[in-house]
Amino acid sequence: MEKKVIYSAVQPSGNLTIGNYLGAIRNWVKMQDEYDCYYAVANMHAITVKQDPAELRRRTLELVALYIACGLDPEKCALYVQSNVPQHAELTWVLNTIAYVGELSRMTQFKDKSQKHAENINMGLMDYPVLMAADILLYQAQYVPVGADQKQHVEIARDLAIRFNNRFGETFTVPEPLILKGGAKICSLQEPTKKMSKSDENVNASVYLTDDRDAVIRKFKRAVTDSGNEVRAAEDKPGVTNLLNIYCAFKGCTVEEAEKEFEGKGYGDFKLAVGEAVADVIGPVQAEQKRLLSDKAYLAGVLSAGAERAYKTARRTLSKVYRKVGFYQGE
Ligand code: AQP
Repeated sequence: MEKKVIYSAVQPSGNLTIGNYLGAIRNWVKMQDEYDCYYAVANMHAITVKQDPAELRRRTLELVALYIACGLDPEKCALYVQSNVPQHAELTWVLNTIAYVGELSRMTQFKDKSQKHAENINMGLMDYPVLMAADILLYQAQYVPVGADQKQHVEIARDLAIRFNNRFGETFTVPEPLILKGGAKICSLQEPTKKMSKSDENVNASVYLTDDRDAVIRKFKRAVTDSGNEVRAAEDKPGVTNLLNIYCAFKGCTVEEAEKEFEGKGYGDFKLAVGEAVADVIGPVQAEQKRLLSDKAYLAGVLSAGAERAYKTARRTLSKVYRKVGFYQGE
């Protein structure tokens, strides 16, 4: 039986956080045996906000090394850089003609980023979900493993697939978001009702995958908790609930088990344990990433093989799309 297809990506737009790891990459690793997986470095998405070109290039390679260090196997899945497969841009153009300005301007991320980057509200920022739809639909992906913040964008991809299929005949698989419990929304350590974000100006709010052990433990020590002293998940305890989610995701235990473990202990002991649990996992990932980055030829080989694999599938879909919309492709 043919394997079902998975597509996902992360932008090389800053230092990745444990939110990116728990919401996305960690879940990708679990899926690589069972599914036909395409995992990209979304550099075309990244330039929707200003990037330093040299830094973007460096972060692109760092992100691929991180993917592999986290456990993605380039033999099993296609690891590639989005801009190396031209069909992403080409399909975006076609999908743009069936995407409505109204629906795109209502997207939460567009509204948030327009506020955050008021000096640079460019067309690409608004078109971000259409490019993301093209990413997914090119591979006929059934599932898109993402954090909860990306659910709205996967829904637009579904809408565009259905709209295109209705207008031009069956062409695209209609994808579904795959939002796994536990790490779906990791929140800021300083404002625990807000998503932990790569671009938070307060460096104590986010734990980066590049943070060393001391920094990780220090950040958790400073994490905002709630009144009281009980380690218990509750709606009125967003700080402790977030820390419990992080602890459980890194330790592989349930919230009930963790609550029991910290019964009678104070926030200080608990925060230290969370920091240690995170540092124990990300330490070896950092060491492996560093080792991989010292072998640029290996990484270049992985990316060229990944792009070739992605290109073959993407070309097939795009050719079908061009036929359906009536683009002349030769006799
Ligand atoms: N806090 C989070 N909790 C769970 N999942 C998260 N993701 C991001 N933050 C969390 C998931 O990580 C994947 C890749 O994200 P991205 O690179 O597309 O975007 P981003 O990390 O949200 O970063 P941006 O767009 O640069 O903006 P900032 O950092 O300013 O918000 C996605 O699957 C996402 O759900």
